[in-house]
Amino acid sequence: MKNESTVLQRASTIKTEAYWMPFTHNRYLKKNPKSRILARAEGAYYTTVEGRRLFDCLSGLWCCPLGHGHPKIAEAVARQVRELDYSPAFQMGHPKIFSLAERIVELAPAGMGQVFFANSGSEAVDTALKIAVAYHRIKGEAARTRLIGRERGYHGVGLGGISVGGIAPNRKMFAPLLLQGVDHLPHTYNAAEMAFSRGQPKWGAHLAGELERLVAPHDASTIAAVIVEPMQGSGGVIVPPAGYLERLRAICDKYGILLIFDEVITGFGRLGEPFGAQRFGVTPDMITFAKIVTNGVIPMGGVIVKPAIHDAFMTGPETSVELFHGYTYSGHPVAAAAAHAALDAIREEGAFKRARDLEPVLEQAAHSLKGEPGVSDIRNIGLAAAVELEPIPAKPGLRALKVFERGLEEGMLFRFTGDTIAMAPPFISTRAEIETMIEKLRVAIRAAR
Ligand code: PXG
Repeated sequence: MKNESTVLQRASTIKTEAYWMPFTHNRYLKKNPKSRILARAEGAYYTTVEGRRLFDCLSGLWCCPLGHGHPKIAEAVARQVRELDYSPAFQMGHPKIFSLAERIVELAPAGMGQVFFANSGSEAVDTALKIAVAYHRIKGEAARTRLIGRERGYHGVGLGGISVGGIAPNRKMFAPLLLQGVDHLPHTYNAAEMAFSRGQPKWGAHLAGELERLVAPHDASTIAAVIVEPMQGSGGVIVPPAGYLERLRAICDKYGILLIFDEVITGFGRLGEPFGAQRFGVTPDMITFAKIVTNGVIPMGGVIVKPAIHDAFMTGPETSVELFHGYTYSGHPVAAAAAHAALDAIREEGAFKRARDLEPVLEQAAHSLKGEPGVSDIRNIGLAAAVELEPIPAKPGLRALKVFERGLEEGMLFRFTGDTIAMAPPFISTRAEIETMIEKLRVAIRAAR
């Protein structure tokens, strides 16, 4: 194919110097970049510039579960660019963003009312934190400024997000920029109590009680919000212990603290329900989302809030701006069109049910890796799983890197961080593809010693 050879030819001349890659070992990758450069994607597969096909084991970065090159999303985006390519976000609107907000509220757990749009998970998180603090101030509780996150939490890379986040390398270089007045709940992972759990571990609900201990020395009247991922994704698929989120909710209610669920990964079906909130039966006061809302095709993020939060801002003169916050691209029409098409596809293709139906397939297959060399834990929920590997002595991260590289040779694009391999296959995967993914992981794990 002419097309194919042009792509491959271009690959041989790619100059890598100028692009500083995010969250990447730039020097190592650039020594041998070709196996890492993707030329095209279709359905559940990428093709590298070398022509190698790779199964998309993490749905992009958790964002493309409906498959790549979805014809209806592609068509909607193309049409929107011609019809209305941009609309000023401030003081103006366009039809698709109003209807999208309505659709998102309908999908959200009962009791949510409005959506504020951003362009990424990081922006969504910083937006939610700002809304929380401003809300209390408007309500006459200006002392409620403290924020509580959780160890191992990932809330993006904005200054608010890394402050409430709990992943040390993402924070330590930037210490002077971190917000003041932030505490962290303990994470809920305990290998001795829960290694090789399927779904929610039974141990650990009591850890939510630590919130009381964080509140006590400061007094509840100083705490604005608690933010947690219902399932910690980047932290390594850490599944909430049964009863844990319920207890967090109860403590927040007791003290008038807002509960924010960061659903950037869990939103729009990863756990087989529209949101983690529904999967776990716990309704927060705000939900942040991004990623799957557009199937990753166009950046979009946002915050869903309860009407009581929104309404608190709707005071003062009608001609004044109520919230001094927003982005040039908040509610971008092309993103809105992509989101509508993605939500249509989710409905038409029964995507949430597919994720639910595939959950036991992934669970069964993933846990069959127990006993393979160096496998210290396997965790799963919804269409997400993680395999934790024992680090090679004195070389943390090397074992997972070897698994990743062998995975590429085996036609699998795995995601590794530290010594954890995370998987979140597309909802459109077949049972056989998920089983093959795990068998290839077995091969890679056996080879990575
Ligand atoms: N909150 C959560 C819970 C996330 O998982 C963000 C916020 C930030 O989103 P943006 O769009 O600003 O990146 C995220 C992002 C991984 C991985 O491999 C996870 C994310 C991003 C990239 C890789 O686990 N999550």
